[in-house]
Amino acid sequence: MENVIIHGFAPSTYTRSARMAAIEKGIEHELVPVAYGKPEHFALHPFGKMPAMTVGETTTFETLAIMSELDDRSEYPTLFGTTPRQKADILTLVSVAVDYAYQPVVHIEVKDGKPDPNQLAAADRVIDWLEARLGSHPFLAGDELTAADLFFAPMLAYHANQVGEDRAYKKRPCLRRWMDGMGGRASFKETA
Ligand SMILES: N[C@@H](CCC(=O)N[C@@H](CS)C(=O)NCC(=O)O)C(=O)O
Repeated sequence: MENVIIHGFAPSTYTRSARMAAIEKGIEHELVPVAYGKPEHFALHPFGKMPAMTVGETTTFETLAIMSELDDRSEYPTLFGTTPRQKADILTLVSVAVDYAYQPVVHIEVKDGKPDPNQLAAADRVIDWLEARLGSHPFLAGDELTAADLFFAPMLAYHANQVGEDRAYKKRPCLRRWMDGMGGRASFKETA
C-alpha cells in the first residue's frame, strides 16, 4: 500500500480515533502534525479541522470517512459490522459521539475543580446511555470492537482526565470495565 499519513495532533481525540483504527486494521501510518490554520492545513481539510489522511496522492478528511477507508483497505477486523442491523447500530453510536458527546464530553469547562453543570449534565446523558449498553455486551456495539469503540474511547479518556476518574467511572462499572479493556489495547497505548 502507498504511504499512509494521518495529519493531526496526537492529543486530538478524533486524530487518535483515526490512528487507533489504522493500528487495529494492521495498517502502518505516520502521524504528521498539521500546520494549524495555515494554507497547507486548509489544503488537507477545507474546514481547518483534524485529522486528515493522505494515501499516496489522495486525501480524505472527516474521521468517519477515514475509518471507513481504512476499514475497506484491509479485510480484518471489520470495524463497521457484518449485518445491516449492526452497521446501522454502529453508525448511530458514531453519530451520537460526534453530535451529542464531543462538545460536552471533551470540551467541558472545569473551573476551580468544578465542571460546568450544564455541560456535565449533557455529558452524563450520553455516558449513562453508554453504560446501559455496556451492561449487555463487552463492546459498545456488541461482542466485537467496532468504529464506535474507537470514536468513544479517546473522548472518554479525555473526559475522565478533565472531571476525574472517580466522577467518570465510580457509578459506572460497565464503562470502567470497557475502558480498562480499551486501555490495554496496543492501539490505545501507542496513541497515548
Ligand atoms: N467532524 C470532524 C471533527 C474534527 C474535529 O473537531 N477535530 C478537532 C480536534 S479533536 C479539531 O480539529 N479542533 C481544532 C479546531 O476546532 O479548530 C471529524 O469527525 O473529523
